[in-house]
Amino acid sequence: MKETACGLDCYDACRIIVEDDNFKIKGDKEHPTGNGALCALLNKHMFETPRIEKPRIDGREVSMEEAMQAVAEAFKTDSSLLWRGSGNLGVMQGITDLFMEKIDGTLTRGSLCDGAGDAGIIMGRGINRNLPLEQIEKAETVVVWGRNVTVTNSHIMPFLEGKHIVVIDPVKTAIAKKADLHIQIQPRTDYYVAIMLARFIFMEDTEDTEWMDEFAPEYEDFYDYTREHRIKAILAYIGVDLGDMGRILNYLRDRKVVFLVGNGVQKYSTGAYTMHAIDSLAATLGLFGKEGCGVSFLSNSKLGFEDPFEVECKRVPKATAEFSKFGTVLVQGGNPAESMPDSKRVRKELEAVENLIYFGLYENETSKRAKIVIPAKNFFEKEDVRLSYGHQYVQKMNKILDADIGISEYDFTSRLFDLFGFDGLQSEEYYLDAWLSQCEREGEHYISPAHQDAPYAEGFGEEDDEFEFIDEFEDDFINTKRFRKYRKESKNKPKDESFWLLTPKSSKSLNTQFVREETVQLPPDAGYAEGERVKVSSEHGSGEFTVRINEDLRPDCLIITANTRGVNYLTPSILSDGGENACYQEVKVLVERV
Ligand SMILES: Nc1nc2c(c(=O)[nH]1)N[C@H]1C(S)=C(S)[C@@H](COP(=O)(O)OP(=O)(O)OC[C@H]3O[C@@H](n4cnc5c(=O)[nH]c(N)nc54)[C@H](O)[C@@H]3O)O[C@H]1N2
Ligand SMILES: Nc1nc2c(c(=O)[nH]1)N[C@H]1C(S)=C(S)[C@@H](COP(=O)(O)OP(=O)(O)OC[C@H]3O[C@@H](n4cnc5c(=O)[nH]c(N)nc54)[C@H](O)[C@@H]3O)O[C@H]1N2
Ligand code: SF4
Ligand SMILES: [Mo]
Repeated sequence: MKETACGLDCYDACRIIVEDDNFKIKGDKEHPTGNGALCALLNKHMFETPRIEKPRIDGREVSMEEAMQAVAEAFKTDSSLLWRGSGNLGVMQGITDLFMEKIDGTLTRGSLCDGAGDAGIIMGRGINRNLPLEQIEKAETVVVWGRNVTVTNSHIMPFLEGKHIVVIDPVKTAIAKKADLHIQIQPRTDYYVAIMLARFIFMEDTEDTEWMDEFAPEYEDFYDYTREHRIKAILAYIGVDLGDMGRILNYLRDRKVVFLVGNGVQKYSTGAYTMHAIDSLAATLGLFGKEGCGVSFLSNSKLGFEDPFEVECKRVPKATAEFSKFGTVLVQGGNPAESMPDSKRVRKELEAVENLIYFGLYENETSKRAKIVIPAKNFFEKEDVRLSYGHQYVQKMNKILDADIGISEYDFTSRLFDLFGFDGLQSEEYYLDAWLSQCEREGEHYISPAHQDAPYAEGFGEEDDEFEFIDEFEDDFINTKRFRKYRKESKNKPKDESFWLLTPKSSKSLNTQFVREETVQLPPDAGYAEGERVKVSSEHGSGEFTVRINEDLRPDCLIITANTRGVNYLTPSILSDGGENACYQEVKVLVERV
């Protein structure tokens, strides 16, 4: 029997047990975060997806030697960019940065994923710590806020058992159907939800002054700030009434409360403000550093580690990278032609790159455009270390299978060092150990060096500082001239017939890996029939999709999941106000028959 950990980009980072002889895999029941089950992505879809087996140059299959020679040749250009996706979350993905530093290449900054939320957390708490599952288990109320837990984070479900569940989500998700209370808000209004709840808590004197006096003393200013917001107009904008607010407060008042915040609240230019407002609400209730309380988001898994792959390089924003400015672009573990916003722009940019190198497992929209294609090894076929943004456990990922195809990130880097005659690269074991040796031990488990049982119990930031409340919010999306002009030009549509684009994850794919979709989910009263083909368009582009009717949607929302071909033709090339994050849902779309 051998063990490893799942490398897919997911909150759970499951421990995997492999029965040797027949490669039968199962989840590790004994692991503190697992329940013995693995999800269908691993049990089924990953192994049903055909791999790239041979390296290619200009469509011609070549040996790995020849392909790596061509990669080295391509990196002799003056300007090169490494754009790394999140296809595998093992730390060894980072090793290619060491080569980029040697050639004075460019890396990326910001994120397609959680950058806005992370920036909002830093604004209030100084650092983004993980809230342990063991603390979530002790809560009385769990507010599931823009996280589709049954799909994206299924191993958290046992930790939610027996709790009061409140869901804040524009969609009646599976967890919303089981919840004590579901508030089906208009998308992109979470900032206001948080500010209104905080205002009411101050009004009824149920704020935690004792805790705030010590850890968040500027709370009077925050109360004043919440009072600058007009109640009636804002509740109408969110799509709730005073009764809804009262019902939420009943579950928050004098209880141990956890907010499980997901990516949904921060796929907007205002995402950082929103997260900061949610944290400020939590501070008003005194939810930090106490048993059974806290705010959980995607935490900074590298916090507390000295990163052996840390380098000084120029960087460009990941979500709006201008690929055509570089002679050579290496795409590693990602599919920007499909996963980045604004596919029309991105594809044109990628096609203008002289040497586009794709290093990955599967054919996709990016590999099709690449001059050089290098097959990777999957996470069962190489050594690695898995950190997690959803819990504190660090795991050694052991090589389970010998594969003839592909090359590991370590070997890829090592060959480039050899071909360029660079020195300074340590052994693979050295780097694996550099990560593992920094961990704490808890019995047989490795624990992140930043782990705290009750995070922020001593204070915030590096030096036990105070919590900083939100005191500003800027938002001009609805009033942008461009958007108004676009609406005006949408002829024959006198009233607002546009929909919010919701683009959450699918249970059959991991972003664009595995099963792909071609549907748009519409509310029943939108006037379309199941199976009909429609064109969905925005000011950025359009695409054709097959209609599926979804009764769990508000009348002003539609869903196109993240694994749907063409979804990002609809999304904008803009960055969030904090965190340089992609803003996939900062867009309204129109639907018409084709
Ligand atoms: N519309 C919309 N777009 C989105 C999102 C959304 O919700 N909606 N979500 C965004 C988010 S949160 C994220 S994180 C991004 C993800 O977007 P990307 O980071 O681009 O990830 P994927 O599209 O899943 O592509 C991963 C690729 O990595 C390769 N790969 C897998 N394992 C390995 C390995 O071990 N080594 C190497 N070299 N390659 C490997 C596979 O070939 C796979 O095709 O997408 C973003 N895009
Ligand atoms: N099966 C599967 N699991 C995955 C992934 C996958 O592709 N497939 N991807 C992984 C990755 S990269 C990530 S980043 C995580 C993300 O996992 P989640 O944090 O769960 O993010 P999403 O799937 O985008 O779901 C967001 C939820 O927010 C809701 N939502 C949308 N807009 C709003 C809004 O304005 N306000 C509020 N309150 N809610 C809103 C959506 O309806 C949805 O229920 O999942 C990881 N796990
Ligand atoms: S994708 Fe997530 S839930 Fe599925 S096996 Fe991997 S870590 Fe576990
Ligand atoms: Mo993500």
